[in-house]
Amino acid sequence: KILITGSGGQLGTALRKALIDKYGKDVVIATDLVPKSDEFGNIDVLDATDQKGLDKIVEEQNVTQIYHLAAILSANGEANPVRTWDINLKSWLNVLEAARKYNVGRVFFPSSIAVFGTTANKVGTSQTEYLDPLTVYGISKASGEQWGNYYFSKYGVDVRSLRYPGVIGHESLPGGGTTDYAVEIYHKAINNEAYTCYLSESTSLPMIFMPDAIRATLELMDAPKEKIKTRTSYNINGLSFTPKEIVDSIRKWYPNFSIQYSPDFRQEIAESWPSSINDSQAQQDWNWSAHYQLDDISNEMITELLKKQDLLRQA
Ligand code: VAH
Repeated sequence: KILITGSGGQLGTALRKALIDKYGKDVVIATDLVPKSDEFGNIDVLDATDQKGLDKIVEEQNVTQIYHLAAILSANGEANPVRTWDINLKSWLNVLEAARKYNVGRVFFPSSIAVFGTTANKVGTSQTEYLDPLTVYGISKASGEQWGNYYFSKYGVDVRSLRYPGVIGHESLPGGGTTDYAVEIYHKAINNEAYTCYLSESTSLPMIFMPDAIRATLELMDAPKEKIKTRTSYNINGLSFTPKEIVDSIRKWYPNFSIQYSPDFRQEIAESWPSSINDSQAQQDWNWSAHYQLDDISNEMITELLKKQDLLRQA
C-alpha cells in the first residue's frame, strides 16, 4: 500500500491521481486533515502530527511507500513561526519513525527552493550552496532534508527528496505559498478579470508545471537505489520566469488581460530565493529533464480551466 499525507493540497491532489493511475485505487491510501470522496475514491482523515494514528495505518495496512505532502507553506507559515516549525517537523519525524519501525520501503520528502537564502548564488543555484533560508517553511525543509539523510545513513530508510520550484497546476487552488500568483493569474484571465500581482513585474522565480513535477517525483521514486547519490534533496528545474513574462504569454490568448503590481510581504520572501536553478545532478543521476515551456503551460492551464468552468456551468 502507498500512503499519502496532505493528499488534499496542491501537490497532493495531483500526486494522488498519478499514483492511482499507476498502481490502482486500492493501493493508494490518501489522507489529509479534511476527509473527501470523489471519483478517485476517499481521502481519509489523518493528522500527520498524530504519531499513533500514523503508525496504526502504516502497520495495519502494510504500507510500503509514504509520500509526505502535509506541510504549511512559506507565506502562511510566517503568520505563526513556532507552530509552522512544530507541524512541519513533528509530522516529518512521525513519518521517518514509522518508516523505520515498520520497514517502509521508500519515503518521499518534498523539499523546496525555499531552502536557499541570500548567501546562495541567485542564478543557476547549485545543489551544494550553503542553506540560510529566511522563512520558517524554508528552515523546516532544510532541516527536514538533514533528517531524511540521517535516517538513510543511520537506519537505511530509503528517503528520496526533490527541491520543487514553484508548482503551477490547474488541479487545485494552491494554499499559502509565495509562488501562488502563477496559478491565481490564470483563474483571473479565463474570467476576464484584472489581476493584482503581489510580486513586482521583474521578480524571476524558478517554476515547474505540475505534469513535470509529478513525473520528476515518480521517476525519482522508481530510480534504482544505487542511482540516488543525494539523500538530502535534489534540485530540479522546470523553467524560470517573471510576472511580466507570464502576462505576455497569457496575452497571446487574452490580449486585453490587465495586470497591476502591488508587492506585499511575499516580495521579500521571493527575493531571498534563487531566480534560476541548476539541476545538473538530477540530470546525471536519474536522467531528469523538464518538458514544458511557458506557452505550453499557458495553453494547458487555460484549456483545462475553461473545461472545468464549462463542467461547473453544466452541473
Ligand atoms: C511556496 N509553492 O510558495 C511553495 C514552494 C518554491 C515555492 O515552496 O511556499
